[in-house]
Amino acid sequence: MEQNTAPYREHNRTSLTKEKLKQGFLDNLYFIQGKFPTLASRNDYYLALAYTIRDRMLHRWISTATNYYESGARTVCYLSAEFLMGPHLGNNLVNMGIFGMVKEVVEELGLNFEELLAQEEEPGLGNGGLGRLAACFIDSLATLEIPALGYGIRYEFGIFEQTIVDGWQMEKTDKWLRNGNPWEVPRPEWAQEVRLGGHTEQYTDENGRLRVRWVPAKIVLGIPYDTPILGYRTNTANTLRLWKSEAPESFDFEVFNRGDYYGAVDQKVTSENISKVLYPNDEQLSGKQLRLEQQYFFVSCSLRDMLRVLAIQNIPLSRFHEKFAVQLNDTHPAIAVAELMRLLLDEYLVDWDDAWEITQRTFAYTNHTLLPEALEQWPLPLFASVLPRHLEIIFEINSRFLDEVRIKFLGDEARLARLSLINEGGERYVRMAHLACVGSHAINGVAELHSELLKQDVLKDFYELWPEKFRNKTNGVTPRRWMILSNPSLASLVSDRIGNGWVRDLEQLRQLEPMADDADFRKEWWDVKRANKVAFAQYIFKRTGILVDPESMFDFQVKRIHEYKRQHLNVLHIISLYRRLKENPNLEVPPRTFLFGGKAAPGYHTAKRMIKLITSVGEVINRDPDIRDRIKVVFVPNFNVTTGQKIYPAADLSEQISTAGKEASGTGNMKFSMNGALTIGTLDGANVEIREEVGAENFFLFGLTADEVYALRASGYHPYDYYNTNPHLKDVIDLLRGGSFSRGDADLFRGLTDGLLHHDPYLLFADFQSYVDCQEEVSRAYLDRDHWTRMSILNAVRSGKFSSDRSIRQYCEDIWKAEPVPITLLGQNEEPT
Ligand code: C3B
Repeated sequence: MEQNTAPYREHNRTSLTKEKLKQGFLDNLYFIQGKFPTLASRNDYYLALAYTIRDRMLHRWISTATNYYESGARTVCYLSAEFLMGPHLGNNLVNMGIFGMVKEVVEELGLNFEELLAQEEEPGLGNGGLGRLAACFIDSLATLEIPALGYGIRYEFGIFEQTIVDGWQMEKTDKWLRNGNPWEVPRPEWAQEVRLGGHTEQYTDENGRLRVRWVPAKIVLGIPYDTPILGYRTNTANTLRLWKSEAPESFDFEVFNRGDYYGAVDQKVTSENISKVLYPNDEQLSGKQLRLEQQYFFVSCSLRDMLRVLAIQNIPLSRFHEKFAVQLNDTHPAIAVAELMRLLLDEYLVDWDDAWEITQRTFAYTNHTLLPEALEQWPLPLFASVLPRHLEIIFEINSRFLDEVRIKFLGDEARLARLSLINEGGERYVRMAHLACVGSHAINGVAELHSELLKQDVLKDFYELWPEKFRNKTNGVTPRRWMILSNPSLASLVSDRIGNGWVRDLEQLRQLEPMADDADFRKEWWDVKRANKVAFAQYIFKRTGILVDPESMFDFQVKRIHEYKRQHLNVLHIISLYRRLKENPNLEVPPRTFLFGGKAAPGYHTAKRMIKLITSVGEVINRDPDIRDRIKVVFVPNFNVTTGQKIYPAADLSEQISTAGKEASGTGNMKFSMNGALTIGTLDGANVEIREEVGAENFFLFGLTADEVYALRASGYHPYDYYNTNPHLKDVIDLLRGGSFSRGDADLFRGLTDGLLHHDPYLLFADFQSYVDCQEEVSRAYLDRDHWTRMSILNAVRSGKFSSDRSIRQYCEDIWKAEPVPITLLGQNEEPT
């Protein structure tokens, strides 16, 4: 059917004039919410506004889909178990370039714009850095006009909401969908069937060939829910496609459960369980059957969806890898390697060699961690019970792979065992990272140091086998959300001086370097920071009842709570400073507010105790009259994208203090630096590159290097010796052990202190003195406001490298071979009616 699309352009629902926006808003309140202003709630208004904006995105979305369909261009498919998107409304307004106008429209209607923005529940479908990276990447893909789809899971419950009760973390389920989600469109017509469990059988096909059939124990349906992802000031609107699991009614109700109504309902419940909840573990494997089912579920749906697109575009199957570049975001989707093989072999009857070539040319794998406990492995019996056919295929991949290794490394049996897809030491496991490496044509780390350490350590044997597969793609973050939306005053200060080309080309910020020497500019810069701090101080007071002084240095450590990230090292310094201030009230240090934020995995008891440590130390210090507010310690509850947007702009100092060699990259470090915070950090992850960019003189460096960490461990590390020989460290630990921060309860932190004294796997004691000395340097630097502001400006304007646009350009050139497809809006050549 031919359709004239011109009428949609000036329609109430699409036009961008203020009058039409107002009319559209009131129409949506009436026709979608079924409300009129006297009865409407804040949520009704938010939804009406969201629908009004979505209406204006649809033309781009539909035009983009049509353009892609016609161009047949190569499409990037980003497979990720997590997408930590954050609220959509503000970001969509920024990317469409209508933030200011819509604010005016809302205010002219007598409503509070900020309140409506705050009404949106953030889709917290991720744990931390890995999920947020996926969100930044799909923003950049759309901005760079690259045909791309994000594929993941539409969890009904995202990352839990954290509250602090008596200083401890409590978890509440995240009911983000309870008030409706205006941004998504369900596409039940593109549902996919996913099989699970059962067994396999051999049969002979009509040509007399032996084939395998998988007889599953159950089938679940995957329903895609699509969300448009706008590029910044482009016509591109790409798609985030998240799968929800449902029971296929005909299957359960008629065939298998005839007469057993309750049993059938039970089936329905278990089917829906698959996409029910995000596992809240960050860098720790859980080994649960449901998690493997989640991974397979979304991967299978996504690959079948690609095959559907291939068919409607009439592209032969042999060109699958030319049409799609599929990125595996960590090992969570690594089962895709076996699933694409299975689809090609069993369902499309492709030969092994051809199927394997297509598979390897399709996939690329990003590794995000060096922590051994985060490398996914599945026990063989569990794997076999969920994915019996995939296990057979993995054995076959492995046997062919090991043959290749044998030829290259004759007689090296130990190497074969190390490389095998199956871990045979004791209980047998499938090693997902190995599956990802073998099935991909490219393997990358997420910062230069991390990529080097992968080659030297975690993936050394693969590097020796296939050095050409390895590369680095340093992470980045989107300046749209993390500067324009979060820090509008800083963004407009910058744009006033250099225009707004920097938003798409962040290196342009360097044009501002000379301004660091301009006293007027420095004053404006300081005032922006100061205003952001005042706003954040009000926020803290509302959330925690703690009053903090915006004149004090705002020193932040926000990230997941983890021993390797060393929030407790930060606490050791706070205690040592507190002690010195008590002893010498005339100590010349600037007032400081130490702020922490981050969630602990609910089952990670040490991390939960680290939160209790922070809040307990805060309780004592914040109340101590001797300190007279010179230091404050605050735990900001429920750190997420929304609170992050308030935090980064208000920060003076960014704590990036992981043990060298442990943090793959970090991305919060980049957000802080972009917003003018100085970093105190180790030579770990992307800190190394941040320091290179901003200049060593504008970065507070401390601690052992990764090489020194290895050497120290190898020579035998004895934390107790540091305690014995460093009286400051001893005092700090003794205060903790004596119950000074636990109302006399000497047991509360005994596990933590004993762990440090006798094991200290993350080398806090080895880095303690260097950290404390470096913090003194920070304090001295802050006393010189001019100098500090100069450094702050240079940090921000030299952070161009850390735009996710740069990361995505490199992935496109080097791994995906994907080109931009600029979008022509439908009806652009037609006359508006
Ligand atoms: C994180 C790493 O811990 C960060 O260093 C890194 O910046 C991000 O990924 C993005 O690359 N990570 C995570 O959040 N969850 C994991 N399971 C593994 C790594």
